[in-house]
Amino acid sequence: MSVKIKDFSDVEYVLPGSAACAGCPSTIALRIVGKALGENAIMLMTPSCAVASIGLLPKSCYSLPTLNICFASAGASAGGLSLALDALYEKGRLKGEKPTVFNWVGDGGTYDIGLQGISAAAERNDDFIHFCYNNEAYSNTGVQRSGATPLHAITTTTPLGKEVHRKNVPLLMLEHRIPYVATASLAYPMDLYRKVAKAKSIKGFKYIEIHAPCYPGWKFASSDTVKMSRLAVKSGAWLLWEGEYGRLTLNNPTSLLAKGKMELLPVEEYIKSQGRYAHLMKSPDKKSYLAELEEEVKRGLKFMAGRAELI
Ligand SMILES: Cc1ncc(C[n+]2csc(CCOP(=O)(O)OP(=O)(O)O)c2C)c(N)n1
Ligand code: SF4
Ligand SMILES: [Mg+2]
Repeated sequence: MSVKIKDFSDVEYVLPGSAACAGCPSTIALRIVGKALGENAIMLMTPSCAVASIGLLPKSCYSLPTLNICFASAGASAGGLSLALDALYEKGRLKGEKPTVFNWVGDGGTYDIGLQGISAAAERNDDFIHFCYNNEAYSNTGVQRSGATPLHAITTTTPLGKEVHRKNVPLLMLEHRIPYVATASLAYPMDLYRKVAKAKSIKGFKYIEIHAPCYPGWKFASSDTVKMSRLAVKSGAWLLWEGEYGRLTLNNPTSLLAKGKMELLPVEEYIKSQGRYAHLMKSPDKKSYLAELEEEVKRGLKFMAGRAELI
């Protein structure tokens, strides 16, 4: 399926009046996701910037039915809601196309606080889409580290830089052998739209993770959200891929980078204007830190290229 920007609907599901920061990656992503899903959808959110941005009742900046749920229940709530809809269709109390049930959850909610329930829903193959917008921290509560915070990044709970590696939850989801899993980026909106439309057309558990550079947390210029997203992909710090029932395909430009048909941007180009890495850029050991991060990127790319060769 090839998607053009003119295929995007003019209808907005994030309305003016959102309390999100200007240039917020979660909000940009949700606008695109809303356009790909359309109005026949029900959204569930765990505590996050996306919830903090809604506005005060009775006002809401989201024009889809939206449920605020607690962290641990993301998997069970969306799965239960979807099953309840199935029951209503079975009894003939609902007619027409089943609404797309989807979670809109941050990395804190996905990688850490709700992981068990999300894994259980994936294993049961519950019929909904779990979106993780990954801004690599607990942003709305003051930028604490999460399981998605990368090595050496400063957060308020890793003031000297994170000393351990991030998890790879999309890869964990791939190994659940669910019907569909994908990673996406704001810098490649057509790829994101296509993946959402594909997930919508598939029954069962779908997982889409969107990289979400967050300028207040990462400390870069607010106008550079999309530029930072692009640098992450071109440097190999964020990989674009999709998988069906455990069968993995790399998407461009990640596929070109993996085949050596496109040159990787140095990681320094990606991290040099992020304040969360300023301590590395000023360090007398800058060269060895950069070499370590380059090594990490190349290892990740090689691993995923190898995994794509497996059935
Ligand atoms: C069980 C539980 N633990 C902690 C909190 C406090 N809390 C609210 S939002 C949040 C962080 C959410 O991080 P993430 O899911 O990444 O969303 P973001 O803020 O980055 O948008 C935390 C820890 C809570 N509401 N419930
Ligand atoms: S802190 Fe980051 S994710 Fe949260 S509203 Fe602001 S830009 Fe968006
Ligand atoms: Mg987060």
